[in-house]
Parts: sequence; C-alpha cells; structure tokens
Amino acid sequence: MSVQLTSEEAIQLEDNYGAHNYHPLPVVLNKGEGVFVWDCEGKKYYDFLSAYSAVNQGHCHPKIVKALTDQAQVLTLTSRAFYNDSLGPYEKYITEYFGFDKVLPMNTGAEAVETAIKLCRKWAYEKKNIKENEAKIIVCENNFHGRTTTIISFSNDEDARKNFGPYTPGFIKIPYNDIDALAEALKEENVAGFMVEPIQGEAGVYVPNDGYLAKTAKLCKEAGVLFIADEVQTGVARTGDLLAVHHEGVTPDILILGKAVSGGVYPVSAVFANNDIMNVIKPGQHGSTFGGNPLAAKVAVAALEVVQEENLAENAKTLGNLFRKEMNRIIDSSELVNSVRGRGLLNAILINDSEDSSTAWDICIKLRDNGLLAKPTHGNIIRFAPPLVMTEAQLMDCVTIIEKTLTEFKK
Ligand code: IF1
Repeated sequence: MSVQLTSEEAIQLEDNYGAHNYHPLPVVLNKGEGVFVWDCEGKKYYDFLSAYSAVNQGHCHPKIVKALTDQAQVLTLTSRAFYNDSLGPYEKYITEYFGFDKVLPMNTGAEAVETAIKLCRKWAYEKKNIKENEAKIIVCENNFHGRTTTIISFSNDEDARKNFGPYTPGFIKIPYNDIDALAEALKEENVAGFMVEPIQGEAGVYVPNDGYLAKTAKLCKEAGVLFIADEVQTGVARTGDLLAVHHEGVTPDILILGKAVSGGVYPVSAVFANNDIMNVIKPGQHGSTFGGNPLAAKVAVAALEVVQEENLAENAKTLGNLFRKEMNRIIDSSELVNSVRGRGLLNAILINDSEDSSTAWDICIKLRDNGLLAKPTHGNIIRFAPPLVMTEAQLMDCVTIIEKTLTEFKK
C-alpha cells in the first residue's frame, strides 16, 4: 500500500528531485473522475484546464481506461520491427474518422509537429522540385507548436527559445490572422508549407477572423504550398467541431493531432495526409519506438468512440456559447475583466491589469480556493477549458464559482 502523501510532502519531493521546468499552481492532485479532480487532502475541484485539452473525454473515462487495462495484459509494445494486430485496424479507423488516406502514428504533439515538418520538406524536394535544403515553412508569430529545438527555433517566446540555440533555419514568420501577410510570404522562393494553429492556444486563445482559415487554405492551394493544421490543442471536438478547421469547411493537406486523441490516458499523436504526400516517406526514413504501439492503438480507438457516442463536439458548441454569454454578463459589471474570447469550450478571459502583474495568477489561486482549477496562459489571460463531458448544470455551477471569485477579488 503506497504511503498517502500530504500536498506539502508531494511539492517538496518535486522541488528536491525534479527539474524546475514548471511553476504549477500550488495544488496537488491524486484523483480524477469526469470533470472533477481531488487533492491529497480530499478537496474536490472542477478541472477547468483539462490537462491543456488532453482530457476532453473527462478524467479516467471508464471505456478508455478499460481499453488500456485490457490491452496492457495482452501486448503493450512490439516496436515497428514487427507487425502487431492492433495497429492496422486503428489506422483504418482513425483515417476514416478524420478523412485522410493515411496516418503516421507518433506519441507526443511535438513529435507529430516535427513529423509534419519533415513530411512537408520531403514532399517539397521530391514532388515540387524545391532545391534540397532550401525548403521554407511559413509559421505565425506567437505560435506554440511544442518544445523541441527545431520547433522553438521558430518561436518568438523568449522563455521557450533563449539559450537553446543554434536554431534550425527554414522558417518564415508572419503575423497571425493576416491574409495579406501570407499572400506576401507565398511570393518567396522555395516555400513548401504554411503551418498554423486554427486558434492560437498558448498565445491566449486568439480566434482568427471568420474566413481566415478558408482564405489561407485557398492561397496555399493556389501557390502549390501545403496547408498544415496543428490541431493538437483545438482538435478532437474541443472547439465545437470535430476539428477547428471544420468551422470553415477546410481540409488541411497535413493534419496534426495529439492530446485528446487518447483522452489523456496515454501519449498518442498522429499526422494525417493523403497518399500523394504521405507516400514520400519510405521504410526506414522516419519512426519512433512507441509510435503506433498496441496500447496507443486500442486507447485511441476507445477515446475517439467516446467523442462520437457522447456527442462531445455538439456539447462543446452548446456549452461554449452559454459560457461566453454568462462571462459577458459578468464582464458587463466587472472592472476586473475586459473580455472573453474563444470557440466551443476553448475560452479565455482577459484580466484588466498589466501583462506582468500577478493578478491573473492571484485570481487562479482564489478560484482554486473556491473549488475550480484554471491557470493563466500569458500574463493577464486565464484559459478556461473544462472537459467536454461537462453538463449544463455543472457549467452553471462553475460560472457561479467564477462570478463569486471575481466579485470578491481584491487586487
Ligand atoms: C507545455 C498549451 C502550451 C500545442 C500545440 C503542439 C503541442 C502543444 C498547438 C505540443 C502543447 C501543451 C504543452 C505544455 C502546455 C501546453 C500548451 F497551449 F496547450 F497550453 F505549452 F502552449 N501543438 N501544448 O498546444 O504537444 O509535445 O506537449 O504533446 O509544454 O508546457 P506536446
């Protein structure tokens, strides 16, 4: 029987023995179920972060956990040196689910983004005759696509990139939500792709103007450049559609998924493309030890079945509209909050204080005391992203907690 730690003991152990690469909110969780999590002292909270949109299906969803535990007693990992009987059925299921010819299975979001970059470059050299080692991929300012050395090479967040050089070349940065800037960048030589978050999550839930995704996808098509959608955070029903790009009827040339593909039960990510793109990858040219393992395959099928069976996209759309309506009602009489923005159940409020103030953090501490867990993204922006299995009654309960916290908050 493992010793039950107090929260303080758990924090101390992490501080002593773990790298200090995070500054977590001071709360120590030891149980999760649906929209709820509990701390070591038994206090219950609404989870309004969902592990950065990985737990869309709710914590420890019984169907997904059963898929994990059943498979874990049969076969967990073969590597891709051999076939296994779970990967093929998973690949058929998930490519039909998202509408692509093929999938390249990986584990984390960053790995999938790296895979998409390599796939795009290889396609450019072999199908578009771009001069080798000259391929350029257009990305947006204030992007977040992961934390590998190549990915932070095109970040403009100093915390994410400073002192991690030398940086990987081959990326052009343009302002987000600016169609003319893309049109201009597409005139440059050797452009292979345009990679974009349909809604910029970490930057602070920036929702682009309606039409931005459709117009940029069209510009890429006309320029013979691949449109790459990073839906690691916005995908799998989070924004009220199965994919955020579906809000504008866009089908990307390359789709990147992670996080909620597994419902937060196991690291699963995936890169999708049709044969004319995906078939540039030949045996031995890319892979990973755990990519497409039997556990991942079974867990992901269960997690995606839950999304359909429980109508999570519809629920996210309906509850998201209700949430923003309620937030706007609160904002109308609040000096503390400037605005709310988002789509589906990916939302954020802007706090009426400077970026470098601790106000957003302090509000999150009070929210914690009142039984709701959320965390600021940058500076004065608090992201609100509960599991998509939330009921209307639970959402209204959370609105009450948020309203109470904001009303009582003293800077
Ligand atoms: C952290 C937030 C950050 C992502 C998009 C790829 C990845 C992510 C659009 C990489 C990961 C996570 C990473 C985590 C915090 C969280 C995050 F936006 F979701 F809040 F950092 F920006 N593309 N996002 O959002 O996926 O390798 O993490 O599986 O690193 O602190 P990953």
